[in-house]
Amino acid sequence: MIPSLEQLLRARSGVLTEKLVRQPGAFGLGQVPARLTPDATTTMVCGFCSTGCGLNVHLRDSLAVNLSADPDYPVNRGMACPKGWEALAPLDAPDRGTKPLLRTNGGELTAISWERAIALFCEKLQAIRAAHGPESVAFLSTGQIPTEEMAFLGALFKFGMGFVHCDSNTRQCMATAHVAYKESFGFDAPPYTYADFEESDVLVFIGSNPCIAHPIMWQRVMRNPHQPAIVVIDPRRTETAMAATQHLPLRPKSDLVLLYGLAHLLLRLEAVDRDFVAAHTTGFEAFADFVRPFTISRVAEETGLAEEKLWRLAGTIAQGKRVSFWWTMGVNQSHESTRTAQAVINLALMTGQIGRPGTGANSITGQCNAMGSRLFANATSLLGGHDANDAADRTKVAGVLGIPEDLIPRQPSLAYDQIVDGIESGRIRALWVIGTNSSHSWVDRNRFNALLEKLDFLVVQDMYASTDTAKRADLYLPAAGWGEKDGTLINSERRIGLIKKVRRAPGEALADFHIFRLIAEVWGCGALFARWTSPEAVFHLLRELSRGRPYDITGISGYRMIDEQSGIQWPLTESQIEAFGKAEETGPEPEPKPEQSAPTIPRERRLFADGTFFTADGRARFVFAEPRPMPEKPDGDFPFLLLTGRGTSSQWHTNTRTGKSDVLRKLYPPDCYLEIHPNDAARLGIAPGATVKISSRRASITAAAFVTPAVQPGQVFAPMHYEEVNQLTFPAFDPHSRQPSYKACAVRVERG
Ligand SMILES: Nc1nc2c(c(=O)[nH]1)N[C@H]1C(S)=C(S)[C@@H](COP(=O)(O)OP(=O)(O)OC[C@H]3O[C@@H](n4cnc5c(=O)[nH]c(N)nc54)[C@H](O)[C@@H]3O)O[C@H]1N2
Ligand SMILES: Nc1nc2c(c(=O)[nH]1)N[C@H]1C(S)=C(S)[C@@H](COP(=O)(O)OP(=O)(O)OC[C@H]3O[C@@H](n4cnc5c(=O)[nH]c(N)nc54)[C@H](O)[C@@H]3O)O[C@H]1N2
Ligand code: SF4
Ligand SMILES: [Mo]
Repeated sequence: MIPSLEQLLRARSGVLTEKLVRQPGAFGLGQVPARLTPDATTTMVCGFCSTGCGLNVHLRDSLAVNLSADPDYPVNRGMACPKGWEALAPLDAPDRGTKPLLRTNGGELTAISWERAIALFCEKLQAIRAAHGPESVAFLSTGQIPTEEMAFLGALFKFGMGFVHCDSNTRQCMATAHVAYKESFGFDAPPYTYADFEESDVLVFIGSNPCIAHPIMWQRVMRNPHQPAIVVIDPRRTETAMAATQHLPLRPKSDLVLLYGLAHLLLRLEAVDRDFVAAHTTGFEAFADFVRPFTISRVAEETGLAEEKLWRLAGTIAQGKRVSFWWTMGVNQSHESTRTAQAVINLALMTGQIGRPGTGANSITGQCNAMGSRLFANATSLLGGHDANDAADRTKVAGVLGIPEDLIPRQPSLAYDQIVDGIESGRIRALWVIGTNSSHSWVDRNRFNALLEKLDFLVVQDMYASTDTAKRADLYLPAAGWGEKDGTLINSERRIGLIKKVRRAPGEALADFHIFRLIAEVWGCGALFARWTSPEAVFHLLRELSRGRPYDITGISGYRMIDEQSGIQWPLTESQIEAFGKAEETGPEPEPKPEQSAPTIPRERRLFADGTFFTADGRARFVFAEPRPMPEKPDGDFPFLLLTGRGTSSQWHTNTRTGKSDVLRKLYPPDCYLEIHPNDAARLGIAPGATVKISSRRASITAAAFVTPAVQPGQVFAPMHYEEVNQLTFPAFDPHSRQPSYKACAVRVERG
């Protein structure tokens, strides 16, 4: 029997309805913040990709009516991609969730009040906890909500509700870069700034298609005045590869061999920066020994690349003055992704191409706040990049948050795939999914969806009640989205940007922040979060947590400063602020903006200028391992290798948002398609546009054939935006980052 809210309130702190749900501004109908001038323009960052473009939002009566790209924002300088221009459209979609929904006995989702929804949420999860212990409930969350919300969620779930296991879609995306940097540099620290795109004379993109996935970063490359060599290492001839000066269409998943082979050639060309290596790294001699057997003939054989192409690339890197290496999902999503990312890092270290303009081993992030999630999700590491098993870290976090230290669990969280396995074994009984559409995006999704049936309770918190995952929920909680709430996002170059409430969320949809506040109160742990009153209040707590850490942001006084500075890159310590202030008094600095109140902070800053890394001895590490064969190779039954990834710059992931814009819908094919090489198509009798059946060991789907030499013979490519695609993918994981290898599985292709 579920207690009424009144009963719950009497039993607990008794503040829920009046203080929170009925609070002005809680629901969509409330006020937008008074600090926005009613008919003016305000700036905020885009909520799709990690580029973090600045958008000018034009207001009427304090509400957004239109937007344009901000010419003054240091990231995009007046440019935006189609998703950015259309960012308001998904907010008006008719399938927005407006009320909590509960699955009734008849199986229908029926509208209920927030009071009932939150009471039920707490009641159910407390009952499961009581019966099965703190390991029985897990959440899966996202890199697409503000840092303050992520931190609240992670803190509430672990410290307040007393659970252990949680992860997010950044596992599918950035886990590899996180682990690779941590081991190599001592902290998860992408070193670059976007100015490096313009300052390099050699740019090497590995498993990265910025023309489609990061179009505004690509615009920055196009502004490079040094006529740079642009190298693209991708099995497909992508739009980016077409624009490159060198394209290396390597055999999929042969990156590790290629990168070790390049290191071998760079040694032979004596292109090693011996001074840098001696002063700032450890492990180089062992690495040099290790790459000796990666001879050019072996590498050519295993990667399928001609020897001249390999020599040419090694020569280009050796001669480059400012060489930058950029990697994305072609590297991060592999069965040996962490070592591959570190092989990229090793090239930058051995050539001393780091810490100077136009250099770096640079992981490009995916979602708008994947960087925030890496620091503040409180999942794998303790809140704020701390270690739950380090006594000093525990004391610090407990002290800053004002919570008893013993509330911090020492047990590490299971990773996403282990949570999924936990559902199968019965260890996980309830799942709370926030801001991710796992039923579409998780690898081998049919298995995932079958396992959801086993759960005692599935809660989905999303902007839309219509997502693949929300449709399966027992309880659906309607969330406000980007544009309907305040907070900060961290982009790929470590820039903290602001998002603002410029729209009312529809119906009774609430900001995730607000939903977490309600849960804390009804769960009975509201007192722990007494200071977590607003996103900005939480920002100040996080700022305090950052003190002394590599991402120290104690120099940021608050949201206003972020606004005035057009975003601020971490770190920004209090002492840096003093130093910048003095520099301003005494010497030349970048052009000051007349209205700025704080000292002028250089707008583009990179890490490691002094060659000091975040390891205990300040030296970067060479980390390497023998390459391993790909787990599911094509064979007689399944002769093709299926690659997956982004299809167009107008589609965002599972298309819950981009599918709601009339403009964007015109810019991409409505139905799933498969890129296939003309020779293969001819051999199989497949005409352009014909329906093809694609089968893997897990499922069969159909798609339209897109006959194109952009893919190599024997390989096919399908965009992840269509729900069919992850029915086929093979669940292999990198052992260090536990990131799924989405981009390689064996399939058969037939006329449909
Ligand atoms: N329009 C749009 N933009 C987006 C997104 C979106 O959904 N839509 N998503 C955002 C997110 S979250 C992310 S993570 C990024 C992803 O950005 P990217 O990683 O650039 O995009 P993908 O298409 O997933 O993969 C990049 C390339 O990896 C190649 N690849 C496949 N296998 C291999 C291999 O074995 N080796 C190498 N070297 N390359 C390989 C593919 O052919 C593909 O061209 O994009 C972000 N930007
Ligand atoms: N085959 C294949 N699969 C892939 C990939 C691939 O390359 N190939 N790439 C992987 C990668 S890199 C990623 S990042 C994932 C992405 O996979 P998902 O995270 O599942 O994709 P999205 O469509 O972005 O899902 C985000 C969800 O959050 C909701 N949402 C948006 N804003 C808010 C908010 O403020 N609050 C709440 N509560 N909800 C909100 C949206 O409506 C949407 O349902 O896909 C992965 N899957
Ligand atoms: S490039 Fe990314 S951040 Fe910029 S407008 Fe497009 S989606 Fe938004
Ligand atoms: Mo991603």
